[in-house]
Amino acid sequence: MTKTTATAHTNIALIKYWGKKDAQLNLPTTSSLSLTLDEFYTTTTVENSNIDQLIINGQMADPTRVHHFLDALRAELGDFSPLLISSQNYVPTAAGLASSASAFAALTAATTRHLGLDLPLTTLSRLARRGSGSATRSLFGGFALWQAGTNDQTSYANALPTPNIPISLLVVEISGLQKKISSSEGMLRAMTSPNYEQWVHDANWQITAMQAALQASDLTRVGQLAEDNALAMHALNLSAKDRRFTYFTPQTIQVLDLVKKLRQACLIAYATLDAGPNVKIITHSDQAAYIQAQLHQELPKLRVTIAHPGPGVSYEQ
Ligand code: 2P0
Repeated sequence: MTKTTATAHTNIALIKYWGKKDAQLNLPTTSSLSLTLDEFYTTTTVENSNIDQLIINGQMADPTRVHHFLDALRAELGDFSPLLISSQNYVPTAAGLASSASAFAALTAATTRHLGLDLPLTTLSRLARRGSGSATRSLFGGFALWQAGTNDQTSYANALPTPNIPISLLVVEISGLQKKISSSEGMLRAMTSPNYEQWVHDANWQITAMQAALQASDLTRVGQLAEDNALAMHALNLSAKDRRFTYFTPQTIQVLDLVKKLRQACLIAYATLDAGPNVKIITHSDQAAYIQAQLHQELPKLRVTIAHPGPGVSYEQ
C-alpha cells in the first residue's frame, strides 16, 4: 500500500489574521504576514483506508475537523478513497503556537501528492485555508503574505521574498494547557469590539509598512509594527461587546514588562502573541542567546526556544 508523507513548519504572524468575513471558507477580514519557523513542524503520512481516520502522535484523535476538511477537498478535487492520516506534531501542544497551521499545510500537501496531483504552492495554500486560515502561510519558507482576497479563488498566500534578514524569534512557553477559547471563537467575539473597524483600517497600512520594513531589513521597525499589531489584536478581545476575554495570564504581563526592559537596555526586543498566553520575542540573531539568558535569570521556570526562519513544505517518498 503506498504512503505519502509531507512536512510543513508552523508560522508566526507578524501582522495577524483576527476575524473572518466568511467562516465557512475561512476568508479573512484582512491580509496577514508571517514568518515560518525552523523549530516547530508537523509530518503527516496518508494512505488509503476503509474510513477516514486520524492518528496524532500515535494516538487516535477526533477526526471531525479533518472530515470537514477532506469533504471540502473532495468537493474541489473529485471524490477519493478514505484516508488513514498519521500526524506527528513537533509543536508544543496547544502552547499558543498554531499547530493547526503546520498540520493542515502538511495534510493538504500529503493528500494532493497522494492523489498524483502536482499543484502550485498557491493552490495548496488556497486549499489548506479550508482547514485553518493560518495554514495558508505554512506552505512557504521564510516570510509569507496571505492576501485576504474577496472569494474562495482569490484568498491564498504567496512567498514574500526579502533580503537575508538576521531575525530570530524566542518562543517563551508560559502554559501548555489547551486554550479555553478557540481561535475561531475568539475572532467572533473580537469582531464585536467597537474598535474592530479601526483594527481593519490599521492592518491595511501595517501590511504595507511591514513589507517596506522587511525590504529595508529594518528589524526595529519590523518589531514595532508586529508588537503594535499584536497588542491591538489582544485589545479587541478585551474590548469585545459580546463576552470579552483575554488570553493573557499574569506571567504574560511579566514577560511583556521584561521585553520593555530589554528595549530600555538598547536591545532589539519586541513581543508578539497569538491565541494563547505565550510570548514570542522578535530580535536580532546576534542578541537571541543573551535575551534567552536574561529570561532564564528573571523567570527560570519558563522554557524558551530560539527559532529562526524555516523552510517551506517538503515531501518524503
Ligand atoms: C494568525 N492566529 O494570524 C492568528 C493570530 C492566532 C492569532 O491564525 O479558525 O487556527 O482555523 O482559521 O488559523 C490561529 O487561528 O484559525 C491564527 P482558523 P487558526 O496566526
